[in-house]
Amino acid sequence: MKKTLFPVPYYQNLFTKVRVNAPVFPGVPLERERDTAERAGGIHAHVLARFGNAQIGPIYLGFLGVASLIFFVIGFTSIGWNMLVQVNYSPIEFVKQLFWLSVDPPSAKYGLQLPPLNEGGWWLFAGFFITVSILLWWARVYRRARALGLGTHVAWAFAAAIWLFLVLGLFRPVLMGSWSEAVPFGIFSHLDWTTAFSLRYGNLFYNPFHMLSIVFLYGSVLLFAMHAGTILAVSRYGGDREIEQIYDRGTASERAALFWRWTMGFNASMESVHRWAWWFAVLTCITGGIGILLTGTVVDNWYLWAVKHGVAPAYPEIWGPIIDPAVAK
Ligand code: 07D
Repeated sequence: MKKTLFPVPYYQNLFTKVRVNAPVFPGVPLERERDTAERAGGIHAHVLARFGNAQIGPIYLGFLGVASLIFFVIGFTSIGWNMLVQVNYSPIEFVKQLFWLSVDPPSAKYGLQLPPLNEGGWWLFAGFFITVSILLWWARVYRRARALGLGTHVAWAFAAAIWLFLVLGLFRPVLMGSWSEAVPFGIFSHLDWTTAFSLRYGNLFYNPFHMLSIVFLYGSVLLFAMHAGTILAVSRYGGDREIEQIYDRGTASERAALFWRWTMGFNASMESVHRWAWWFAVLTCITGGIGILLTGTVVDNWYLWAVKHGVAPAYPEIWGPIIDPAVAK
C-alpha cells in the first residue's frame, strides 16, 4: 500500500517505472481453432511501454486484411507513380513538389463515363482500389471484433467515416452526374478543392449540417479532454481500471463523478461517457455526409438558403436584389 491520505492500492500506470518484461502473450484462446492459430509474430519494445502496451503483435493475417493491403498498395502507388510521371521521374523534384502534385478526377465533359487514363482515368483507378481496400478493412474490423466476442462498435464508428468518404468521392458525384465533382488526390489540391467547394456553393458555414458536424467535431475534442483529464486525475485511485469502476464502490469513480457535479451539476457515468464520446465522433461524419450530399443536389447556395430561412440576415439591397451567382447571366 502506498502511504497517502487515503489508503489506495499501489497501481501501475504511465507514471510508474515498473515495466512488464514477459514472454509474448498471444492473446486469449478463441473458439475457432483458425482464429487462434492465425497470429503472427510478437516482440517487446521497452520504449512502447511509455505510450501503451510494450508488446507489438501478434498481428492477425487473414484474407480480408491481406486483400485490403494489396488493394491499398495498388491504389496508393498508382497515385505515387502518376505524381512521379508529373515530375519526369525526378526523385528530387518529386520531394520538392510533393505538396503541389495531384491526381485529379476527369473534367466535367466526361460526366460519369470512363475517361482516358491520363485525363482522369488514373483518378478513377486509384479511387476504385482505395475504396475497395477501405471496405475490405471495414469487414476485417467487423470480423475480428466478432471473433473476439466483442461488440461491433468500432466497425460502426468506422462506417460513419466511410459514409462521409463515399459521399465525397462516390455518392455525390453520381447524383451530380459527373466524376469531376469529386475530391482530387493531392495534398494542396484537396485543400483547394475544399475552399472552392465552399465558395461555389455560397459558403459552407451557412450549411446547417456543416454547423452540426463542427459542433460534434469540437464536442468530441471537448469530451475527449474532459474524459481523459478526469481519468488521469483519478488514476491514483485506480480510476483507469474503468470497467471495475462501473461496479466497484471505491473512491476513484465517485470522486470523479462528484468533481463534475460540483463544477457543473451533472456527471456522466463510467459507462455513459463512452457512449457520449462514440456518438459525438460518429455524428461528426454522419451530419457532415448529409451536408455534402445536399450541396449542389438540393441546395445551390447556402448563404441564400440561410437568408431565405431566417438563419442569416440579408445584406442591404444597395445595388438591387441579391441573386445566386450560379444563375446570373
Ligand atoms: C474526411 C472522411 C472519412 C475518411 C476516411 C479515411 C483514405 C486513405 C490515403 C490516398 C474527417 C479514408 C482514407 C482516403 C487514402 C491516401 C494516401 C473525415 C473524413 C474513411 N470547417 N468543410 C468539415 C471545419 C470551412 C468544407 C468537417 C472547421 C470553410 C468541406 C468538419 C472550420 C470551408 C467539407 C469541418 C471549417 C470548408 C468540410 C469534416 C473552421 C473551406 C467536407 C469532418 C473553423 C475551407 C466536410 C459538411 C471530419 C464535411 C467538412 C470543420 C471551415 C469546407 C466538421 C472547424 C468554410 C468542403 N469541416 N470548411 O470528420 O463533412 O472529417 O462538411 O473554419 O466535406 Mg469545413
